[in-house]
Amino acid sequence: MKVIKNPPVSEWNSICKRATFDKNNLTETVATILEEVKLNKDKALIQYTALFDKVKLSSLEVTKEEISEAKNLISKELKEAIQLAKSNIEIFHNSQKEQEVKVETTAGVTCWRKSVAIEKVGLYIPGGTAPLFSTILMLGIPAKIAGCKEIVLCTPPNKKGAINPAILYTASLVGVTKIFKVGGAQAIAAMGYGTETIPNVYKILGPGNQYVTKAKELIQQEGIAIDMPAGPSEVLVIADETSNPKFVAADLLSQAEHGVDSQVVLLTTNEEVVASINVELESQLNLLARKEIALKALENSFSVSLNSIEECIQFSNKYAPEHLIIASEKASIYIDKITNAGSVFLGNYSCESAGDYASGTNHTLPTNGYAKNYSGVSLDSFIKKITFQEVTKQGIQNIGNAIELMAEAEGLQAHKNAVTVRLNEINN
Ligand code: HSO
Ligand code: ZN
Repeated sequence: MKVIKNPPVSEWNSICKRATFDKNNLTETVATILEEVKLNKDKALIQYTALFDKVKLSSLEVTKEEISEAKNLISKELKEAIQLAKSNIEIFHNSQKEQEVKVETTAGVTCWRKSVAIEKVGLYIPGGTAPLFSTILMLGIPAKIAGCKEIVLCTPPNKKGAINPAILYTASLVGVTKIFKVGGAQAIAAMGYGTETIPNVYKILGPGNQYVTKAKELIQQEGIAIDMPAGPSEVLVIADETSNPKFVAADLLSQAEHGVDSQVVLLTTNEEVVASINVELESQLNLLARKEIALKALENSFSVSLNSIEECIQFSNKYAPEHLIIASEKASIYIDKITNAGSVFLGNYSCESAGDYASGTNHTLPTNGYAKNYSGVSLDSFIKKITFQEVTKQGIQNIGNAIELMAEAEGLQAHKNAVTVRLNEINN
């Protein structure tokens, strides 16, 4: 990890900039895939799966038999662990339901807002080196609580045309309606446009590589909602003299092992702490199965020493990390100073892994500085809010004149008339 000592505030913005890994022609390549799937539907999906996933599928949908087989391949212990995580995620996301409040803004004018589920949603679960079945909990549980009627899931098959049993097990556990063996940009296209077998959806959520992310960005321009723009995952840890170097190193590595492009950042006020964390990083790194990946990620990473925890928080607010860990016994006193972060972990025992799997919070979070203006996935991601109003005779008498005056001032006579005809009738 690169070490930066007391950088002046004028340099913070450039230190906080994420590296870009955009491939040439990414947009063109993805746009072609979208077009192909739009035109040739299932046929295009089968062809792309043969090309990218190296398997010739005869059908795209996962069968009931495949799901029940998967159930037998999961150990009792893992099933119990998934159940514990599911229960906590349910409790937390259930608590996000909003009470419907009716307000009378003026006598006779009542307004309220009702949450209604997005009817059809599509979840994308990447393949790759780690089967992220925990992401199915994070997306499927709030979708179900919201009341989404159709929950479609796409994930790429392996070379044998199979899907990881933990993915199938978790998907069926949370009540995903249909699972398809399709990955990459072609999966996003399929859920966006619909094909003979894959239903189109109104919103697509879930992580993915550059192709998936670009496909989501392009499909959004065609009226399909997405969860958020995504980039490589990241963690920022603030450590002081009360933090435990062994814990901090483990947390940094837990994020670094995600991918070579992951970024981990360490902010501290104490040079000795950095030295001990570095010793720990080295020894823990050597024991990791994904050592090579974590090592590469650490090469894109850095530590910054600053003068105070307050200054660390200010820096973190500029960086806007996906995950912020305040590894300090005094963590809770800084809560109100945090303005930009996806999810925050307070104190020495709140590891990011807790939020990644089982504490109850969602792990689908804004990366790449988007924590400045986006929230992570929550119950809200699966609903839209419809406003209602009921204006009585008394109500229109109370606000009608104001509407007439405003409409006239905007030069919109028909708007004014909609009120005038009513007032005239009431007055006759
Ligand atoms: N840390 C990831 C989520 C995850 N971790 C899934 C383990 N499994 C989001 O940045
Ligand atoms: Zn993780």
